[in-house]
Amino acid sequence: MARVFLVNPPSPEPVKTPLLSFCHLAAALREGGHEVAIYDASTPFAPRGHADIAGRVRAFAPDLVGLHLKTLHVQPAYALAAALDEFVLVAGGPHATIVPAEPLAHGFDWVIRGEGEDALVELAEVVDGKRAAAEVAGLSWIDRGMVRHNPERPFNTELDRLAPPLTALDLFDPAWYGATSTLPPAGLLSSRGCPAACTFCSNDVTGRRFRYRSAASVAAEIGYLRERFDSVGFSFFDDSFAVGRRRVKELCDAIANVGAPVWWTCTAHPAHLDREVLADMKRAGCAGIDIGMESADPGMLVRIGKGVTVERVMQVLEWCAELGIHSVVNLMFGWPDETDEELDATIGFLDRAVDVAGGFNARGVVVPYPGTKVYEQNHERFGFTGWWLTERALEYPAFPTAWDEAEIARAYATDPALDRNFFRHPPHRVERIRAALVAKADATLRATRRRAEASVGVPAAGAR
Ligand code: B12
Ligand code: SF4
Repeated sequence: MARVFLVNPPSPEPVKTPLLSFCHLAAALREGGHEVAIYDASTPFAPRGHADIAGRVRAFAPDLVGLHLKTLHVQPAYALAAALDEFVLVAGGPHATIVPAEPLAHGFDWVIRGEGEDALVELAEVVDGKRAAAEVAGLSWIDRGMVRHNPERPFNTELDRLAPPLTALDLFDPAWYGATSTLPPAGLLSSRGCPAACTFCSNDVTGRRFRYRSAASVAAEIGYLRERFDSVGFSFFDDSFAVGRRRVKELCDAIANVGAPVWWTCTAHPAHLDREVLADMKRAGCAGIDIGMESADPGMLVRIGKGVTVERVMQVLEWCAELGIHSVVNLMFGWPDETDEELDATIGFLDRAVDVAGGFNARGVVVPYPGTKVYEQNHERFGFTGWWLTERALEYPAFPTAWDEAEIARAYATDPALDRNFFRHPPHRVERIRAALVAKADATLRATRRRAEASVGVPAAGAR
């Protein structure tokens, strides 16, 4: 039995609910017979000082300390790792998956690439002396002074066999979130992976291979959320919720039969949405969908591999409006080599869509995450290789916590990636993008006023 302490490092952008990945990891470790503790320093009220965190970790006397790494917040994570250098450290999460040698050069002893449930349990067995490191698929480590990457771990295709994540909620202190009793995570996963191949998407952990849970297992989890937490609203954190018509129908039937109604939001690719699928989703309580569109210029849609047309998105928005589903259209600005005309096509789309869309996403200036095509094809040309280490971390205003005017005005006011100007757009285009962000906020306000009388609340991203 190993003692494992999981830490979500401090980040400027607080997470307001228990980190779903830690629920999964902790549940798997416990099922494997290990002792687990969690500290989420990325929450609004958890103390963030290194001495404080190190003291808590020390008090648990762990055999292994795991840190979650996201690209945007990797600098504070590495600073924390330096303060925890007396412990055996393992890194995991999206950033560690993409650049596994980097944490090894920043004080970590181990890196787990990809999905972590099985790999972390196996690493705990290595620490226990029951298994050799070379046997752990997906593990990167330093072997006799050399970085060694064990073979990839295949994607988990049997998601119903995952340890139930909600069984780990007792490990999160409600006080970190300003609450007095245990909070559920804001979301759950009905699937992992996304078959699309958008050039900007940093979807390396769950990957392109689509895998899904049985409808019965998802419905049981929703039933538990309702009974245990009286929780009737939540999000699906799936990469792409609506993949597979038959799957979606079965899932929606099961959710609709959970008992008293629930309502939920999800992210979906417009190519997977038609009126019938949307009607099934609505019947099962779907209140809102984040729709990935990103650009309204046909040529740009092809260049970024989005696999959808402007007309299709308009059609989906009209179906959503008819069915009473709140649609949020994700649009991004500042693509590499984006011309004024291409940018104007997206700005023009705001006016075209505003009467049917529920709103548009906050922020949206393209950030080249490592591992994406947008990064690989442009970092040398524009001189931003390894920007997450060499430049000050981008500090975003928190996501909107509600769809009201004050929150939209606050959260949509700025995007720090614009001033970073990764793709060296000329000054006049930077100003045009600034105006586009204002236009997006304005269109979202207009859409919000139009639907102000709607009776169902829809959680905004920051409510997570
Ligand atoms: C839900 C979500 C959120 C929610 C999280 C809510 C919550 N309470 O959990 C909210 C809205 C808060 C959020 C915010 C942000 N997010 Co987010 N988010 C997601 C999303 C859609 C799902 C995350 C999830 O639960 N996945 C399912 C689990 C199974 O996967 P996982 O989290 O990666 O965890 C597994 C492995 O990574 C590994 N693992 C994870 N941690 C650790 C730690 C150790 C020690 C080990 C061994 C293994 C390990 O094991 C886990 C289980 O298999 C992902 C997309 C995705 N495909 O993951 C984006 C994603 C993680 N987010 C991303 C980003 C960029 C952000 C923001 C930075 C957005 C921004 N500001 O622009 C913020 C950061 C906020 C913060 N302070 O951390 C990127 C990260 C990219 C990158 N290279 O870092 C992703 C991948 C989206 C994308 N495709 O670009 N996010
Ligand atoms: S559809 Fe979404 S999750 Fe899938 S590759 Fe594109 S951006 Fe990533």
